[in-house]
Amino acid sequence: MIKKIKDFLGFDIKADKYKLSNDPIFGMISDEKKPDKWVFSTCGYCGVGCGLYIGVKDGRAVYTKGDPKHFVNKGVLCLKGLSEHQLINSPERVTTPLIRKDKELVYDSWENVYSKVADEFKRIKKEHGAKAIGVISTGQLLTEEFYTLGKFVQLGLGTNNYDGNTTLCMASAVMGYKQSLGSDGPVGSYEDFEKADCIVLIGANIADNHPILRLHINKNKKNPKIIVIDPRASKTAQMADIFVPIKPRTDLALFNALAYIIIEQGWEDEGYVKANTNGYKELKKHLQNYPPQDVANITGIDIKTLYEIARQFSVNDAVLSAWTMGVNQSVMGTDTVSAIINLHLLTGQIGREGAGPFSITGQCNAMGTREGGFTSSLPGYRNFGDKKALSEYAKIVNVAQEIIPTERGYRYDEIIDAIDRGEIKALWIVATNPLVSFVNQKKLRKVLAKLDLLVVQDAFMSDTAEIADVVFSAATWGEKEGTYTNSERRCNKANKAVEPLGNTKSDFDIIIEFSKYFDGVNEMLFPSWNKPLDAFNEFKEVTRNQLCDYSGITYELLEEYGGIQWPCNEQRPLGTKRLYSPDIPFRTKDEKANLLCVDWYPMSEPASKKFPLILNTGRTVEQWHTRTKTRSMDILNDLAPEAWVDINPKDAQELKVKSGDRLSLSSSKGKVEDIVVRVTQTVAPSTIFVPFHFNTQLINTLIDDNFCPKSGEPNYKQTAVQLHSDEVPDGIEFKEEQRGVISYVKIENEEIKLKEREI
Ligand SMILES: Nc1nc2c(c(=O)[nH]1)N[C@H]1C(S)=C(S)[C@@H](COP(=O)(O)OP(=O)(O)OC[C@H]3O[C@@H](n4cnc5c(=O)[nH]c(N)nc54)[C@H](O)[C@@H]3O)O[C@H]1N2
Ligand SMILES: Nc1nc2c(c(=O)[nH]1)N[C@H]1C(S)=C(S)[C@@H](COP(=O)(O)OP(=O)(O)OC[C@H]3O[C@@H](n4cnc5c(=O)[nH]c(N)nc54)[C@H](O)[C@@H]3O)O[C@H]1N2
Ligand code: SF4
Ligand SMILES: [Mo]
Repeated sequence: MIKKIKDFLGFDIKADKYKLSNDPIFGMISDEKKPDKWVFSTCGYCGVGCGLYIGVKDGRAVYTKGDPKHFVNKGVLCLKGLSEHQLINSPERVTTPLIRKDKELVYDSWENVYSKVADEFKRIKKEHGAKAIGVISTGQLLTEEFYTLGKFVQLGLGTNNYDGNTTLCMASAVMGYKQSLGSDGPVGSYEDFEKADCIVLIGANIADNHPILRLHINKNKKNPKIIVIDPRASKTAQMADIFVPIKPRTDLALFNALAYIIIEQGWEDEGYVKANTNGYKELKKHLQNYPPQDVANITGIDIKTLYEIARQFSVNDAVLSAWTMGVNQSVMGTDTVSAIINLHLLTGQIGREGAGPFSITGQCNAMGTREGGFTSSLPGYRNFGDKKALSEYAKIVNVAQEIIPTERGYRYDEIIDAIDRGEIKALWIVATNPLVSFVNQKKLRKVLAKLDLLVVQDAFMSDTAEIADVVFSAATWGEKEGTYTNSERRCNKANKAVEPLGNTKSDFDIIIEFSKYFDGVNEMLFPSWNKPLDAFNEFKEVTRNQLCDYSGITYELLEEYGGIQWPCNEQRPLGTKRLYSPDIPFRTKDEKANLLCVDWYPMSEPASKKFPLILNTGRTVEQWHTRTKTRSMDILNDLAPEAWVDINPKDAQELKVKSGDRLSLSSSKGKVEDIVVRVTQTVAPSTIFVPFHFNTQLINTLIDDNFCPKSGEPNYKQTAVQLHSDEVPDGIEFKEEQRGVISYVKIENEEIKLKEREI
């Protein structure tokens, strides 16, 4: 049996004087509880990147409070940040390395687990080649750790079958930026939320998932027009001037129609387009396939609204589009990103205060992992296959060019398929929990069972750790030092406030120590590296003169200024607010951005007789992803202790259920039982919403393995499903109009007359 923290420490944290539920988070701090010191740091949850202080008493983290001087959050934290100190001493922590013996995970020493895993990796490498080792990492390590891990995996172990949970999250934004602008890199700044005249939020429920961003919208003195594009009336939709309840996954068609209208009406910025873009003529021709009347049918959004949104791009000085998972997590994710960027290029709404196509990031260090590289590119935004970039990198880090991969290995889904085929024999999973977060759970579990070796490096007893052969017990936020880079390219410092719990070690220390079990690897890759700063210093050199230039950043500057936005170098010693202002050209060969012809197409799994509804999945403010961090925190968990299904009153009536009743869901991939019903108008008829956080109602059992071909990002947001209630076990009867809900067949809408276009 796996022993939890209580067994390891010999006392129950919950019962001791720092009883978690006693934290007066919102109240005054009594003398008795006053921390001995406050340690400057950064929130380790989401990509907003709030600055905070960790209060420490008697060597334990007892408070977190917002940093009043930090630009990002001005002293304010959301409820996750406010309770973050509690996760350090959570009873869910893995406190010592574990190894499977007689089917059970039991304690073992670091030496034993390192050598067991190293021996297995060496055997597999000898018998099947290095590429038979796969690695899946995360956007939640510190940049120093992520860079060290990538270097070790690619140049030390010699496998490029390395990817991360960022492919479930940001990959479409990365590929979209690359194909349109020549490089990855979110263009904007949070300051743009304060300066924009119009803010378009696309598939981004910031009220739940990036709550502190709202602060910057509140600071906007121009009373900006807020447009929210989401099939669901999310909490964010409540702040909209124009709410656009788009049919699921029709965004690409919508943006093409907006571009059509902009060109038709002569609303583009001709001068900007001429001077800064390629592809205008081709795009203009291509858009003839997206006349507004057709797109109104596809999207369910009336022509008048289409014209009104398009007009906003032209009448306002500064338009900011911000998007997240409603865009990225789609089989058309990459191209949808490019369709958004097209609008900004056509109207010159980029590279200026308050204007730009801004991809908001999800995890605390989604950005650091993008720049750290080794998964979808070489470090510092160097492309695989670029010979000059490769020799540059080899020179900087002083290794033979031959050991650096020239191409990307398997993506996340391809790694899983390669295990299935028997090609990959060992998998090392670092700081991600696919047994809740990945698609098609039945298949995933079957596939992972085929591995010779599954190593999980986690700070908590995750679902995936439970099935591992070996668990590397990691220290977590507050116990280690390094940097996170937030959505606006702001590198922030996270500090160590307390010692790692029990027998845990920082991910940095684990990787460095583990590398010593491979002949010559540590000496070659990490000569005299013994602290995160050693990795950071190399990383700075690796990024020097690249778009993501960190070379001017020091740990001291980060503390002094509350984070610094890259590029930061001698010319820009305090960083850069936004990309592609006139002095930062696009990263294409001729320094012009690409206006791209991208196409919308209908879903491959339309609603059918058997599965007539569309399931949308996402998040709620109280829970973090797979809940390893949040489920033991009463203050968060009690507010959202289980999954629920939002269903429209019309469907509820048909199923004869009311709020509080329980339902089952099925799809072509499986069934999920016992989900509580919430009858609500926030979802349209024939569409439902379920949060994905809960292993108790594992919604990813239902999600099919459909991915964006360009980014590899899963299509998490639309799955054809059926609901089963006690009274109506066979579920909702399929009606022809349900096809329209997911735009499988275009509906001819007689009511939409062309004259409505005269606005
Ligand atoms: N509390 C909390 N905060 C988090 C996280 C968390 O787990 N908990 N996770 C973090 C991470 S890693 C991420 S990536 C972000 C994600 O942040 P968000 O992207 O805001 O999160 P989601 O809830 O996944 O999805 C956003 C919205 O997309 C909408 N959507 C679904 N289908 C479509 C569509 O076809 N078109 C459009 N336009 N919209 C659609 C959904 O209805 C939903 O409201 O949140 C970060 N912040
Ligand atoms: N249906 C559906 N599925 C989704 C999504 C969706 O919208 N719908 N969203 C997707 C997205 S955007 C994301 S980002 C993924 C997230 O999915 P995951 O990455 O699986 O989610 P987390 O729970 O954040 O997993 C992080 C793991 O790291 C561990 N950990 C925490 N701190 C540390 C540390 O310092 N070191 C180490 N080694 N481990 C640590 C945690 O305990 C946890 O097990 O989910 C994806 N899955
Ligand atoms: S908004 Fe994000 S970064 Fe800020 S406190 Fe909340 S979870 Fe942390
Ligand atoms: Mo994410």
